Amino acid sequence: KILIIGASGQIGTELSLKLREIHGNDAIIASDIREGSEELMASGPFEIANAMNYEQIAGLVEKHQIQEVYLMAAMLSATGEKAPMKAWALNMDSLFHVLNLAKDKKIKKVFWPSSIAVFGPSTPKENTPQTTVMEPTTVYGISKQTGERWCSYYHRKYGVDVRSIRYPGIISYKTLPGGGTTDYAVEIFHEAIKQGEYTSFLNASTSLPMMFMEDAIKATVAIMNAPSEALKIRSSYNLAAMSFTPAILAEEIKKHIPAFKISYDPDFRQDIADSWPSKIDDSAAREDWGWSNDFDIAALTEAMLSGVKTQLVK
Ligand code: VAH
Repeated sequence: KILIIGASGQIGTELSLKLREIHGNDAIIASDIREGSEELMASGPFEIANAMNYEQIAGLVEKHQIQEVYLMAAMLSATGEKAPMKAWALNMDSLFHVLNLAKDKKIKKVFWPSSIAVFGPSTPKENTPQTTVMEPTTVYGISKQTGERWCSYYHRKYGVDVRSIRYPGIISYKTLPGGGTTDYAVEIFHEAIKQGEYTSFLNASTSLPMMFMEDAIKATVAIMNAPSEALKIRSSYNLAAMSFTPAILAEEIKKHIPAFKISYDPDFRQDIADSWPSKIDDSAAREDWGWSNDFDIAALTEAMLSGVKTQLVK
């Protein structure tokens, strides 16, 4: 069986639903510190558990005979800056619990998400290489960079089969944004439909790597299904689909909602966004385990506008 920790979160929710489609509802144990969306709660077994509590996580692994764990719980970049020690504790304690369960052979396989937040101002911003200088300026980025080092260590030293992806900004409509810097690209669709206008907290020309949720889930399933020997990288793989600025996204939305208006009022998240790359080189993921994205900005915009509308009528 498979345990999803952080199942109520932005990626966790859709990952749980997708894995239930693939393996059957009862094969997936969703868990989080709080209940998730109606759709998630109705889709199969759910356990309230604290990702920072080893006994609770080990208890779920034992109770449900778990073989694989997807650790999706974390405090993201913007929220993490408001509570640095809490973000560090949640992001790191949860990772050590899962890596140690694997080291002790209590589980066979681990997925752990990293992020483009591992890169910092000194990282090349165009076609950011798989291996490069990384001086992250956020607690979240530091925790992801350190987490990658630990994943690589546990794989090399104890043979732990842990797999990881550096997610770009993920855009989806099934959950509300979760404290990220890229969340303007989620909020904008809700506001475009509800208000016909949106004030972006990043400036017009901030280009960031982005991906539609369906592609992020496809990549997660693909790396976990890849043969172990194909995975040459056991820290975390760069992953990309598209890059755009708030101004470019607004133009795409105007193709569907001509009267849509965007304005700009950058806040503290502008500094975080300025420290990240604008375009990522993900050739290693494409070569090692056949990654390719399906959604570009046009397909993303169509999917988000129709998705948000269906959520509103629920
Ligand atoms: C965030 N959405 O903004 C997350 C992600 C690369 C962005 O890590 O913090």
